[in-house]
Amino acid sequence: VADKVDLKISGMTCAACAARIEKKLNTLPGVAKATVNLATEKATVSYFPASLRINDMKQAIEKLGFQAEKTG
Ligand code: 9UX
Repeated sequence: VADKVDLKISGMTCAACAARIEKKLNTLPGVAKATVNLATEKATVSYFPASLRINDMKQAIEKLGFQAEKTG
């Protein structure tokens, strides 16, 4: 069963930043679909909790040089 989480992302300064994060999230095993909105600084991720933890998403984002916090 897929779950859904919103992450607040800090440090994005241009549209390519959002695209980079979105691309990375969508490569993670267990992610069904990820979208990143630059204007709202929000990532919305549908994922399978059996395969992936929210912390794994945060770490992937932080590896790219951004900060991520769960918001809902
Ligand atoms: Mo834009 Mo972001 O030139 O990682 S891609 S600042």
